[in-house]
Amino acid sequence: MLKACQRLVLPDLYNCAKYPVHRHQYSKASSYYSFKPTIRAMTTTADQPNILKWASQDGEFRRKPSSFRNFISREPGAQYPPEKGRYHLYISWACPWAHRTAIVRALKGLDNVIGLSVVDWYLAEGGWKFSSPEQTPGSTIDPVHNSSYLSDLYFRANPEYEGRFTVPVLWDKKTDTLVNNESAEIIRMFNEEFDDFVDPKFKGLTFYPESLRKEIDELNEWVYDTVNNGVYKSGFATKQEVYDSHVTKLFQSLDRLEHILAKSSGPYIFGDILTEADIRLYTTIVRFDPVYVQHFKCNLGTIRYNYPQIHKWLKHLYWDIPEFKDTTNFEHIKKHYTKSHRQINPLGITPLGPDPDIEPK
Ligand SMILES: N[C@@H](CCC(=O)N[C@@H](CS)C(=O)NCC(=O)O)C(=O)O
Repeated sequence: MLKACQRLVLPDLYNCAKYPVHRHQYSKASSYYSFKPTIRAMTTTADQPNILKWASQDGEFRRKPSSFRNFISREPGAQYPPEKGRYHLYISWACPWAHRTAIVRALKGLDNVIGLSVVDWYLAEGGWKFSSPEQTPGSTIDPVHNSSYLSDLYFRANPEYEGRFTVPVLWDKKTDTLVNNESAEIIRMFNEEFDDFVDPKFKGLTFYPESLRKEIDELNEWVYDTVNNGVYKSGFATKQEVYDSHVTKLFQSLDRLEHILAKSSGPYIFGDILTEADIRLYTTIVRFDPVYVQHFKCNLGTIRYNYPQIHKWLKHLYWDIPEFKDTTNFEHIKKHYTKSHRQINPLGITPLGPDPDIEPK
């Protein structure tokens, strides 16, 4: 049994020049299907290459663009046409980006059309891993390839892959490859491309209506930068001024959202229509008080005590729409951040509060 510190050590994308990657350790030249990572035994310290090292030298966390950007499309002749049972979605209940895709899959009634696997909440040096529900409640194995790690799938799709091994992953079982790993695009595909396979009541249901596209795109842009990603840029900052700057922008954007919701006729951002803007914001806000306030030091305020309009909006989504509650797993969320990010929380102690994770209506 390997110790955690001896597991596969993956390239630090931000320090490739300083620590050249030994490609042969990750390639599967002979046969991937018997891929056995070469172990580079090393202890992981602050200045060693490490999958869990997030910030660059200047103290900034920079999210890398996703690499697999193909589309499932109903257009005739499309490379990836929609089909029932053909595609499989890999997520983490902990991850806000993956959570978006789980919500849209559920809201669009795609449960019987697109399979779902959930990685273990613990993200260690080997990346996301698969565990059985008996080992880790709420997790699943990989029914497609019985992979041990999510990285196995990335290398199966591209033996030369050099990016991070992120969730969500949308997999095509027919061509045995990774179609897309960008949540913003996956939710757009789920939104309409599978309408020929869903129950009639879900046909035409859209979270990106024509009439609101401009407003949704505009809001998504600053919410992505300062809120969805803003919590990570604050929490992963390794310099005081970098943290100060991102946490300030984050709370300015929360103030702006509070104002928008106060003016909305409700219950959603754009009045009575639930859009992807709500879904994309929800996955950050539902994690805010339980995790981001203390773990990412986003503590100029809390949603429950300082943002009444956002709080009301949040509670409506969680308590009144089962697809939001059913896809929100506070145990995976809290344990993942607090026990995986050892550079932030070296002893991995998970705070008990806030209690409750979300307040009753
Ligand atoms: N742009 C991606 C970001 C996904 C992402 O960063 N996922 C995180 C979890 S919250 C991940 O899997 N991180 C693992 C890693 O970077 O090693 C998306 O929105 O789909």
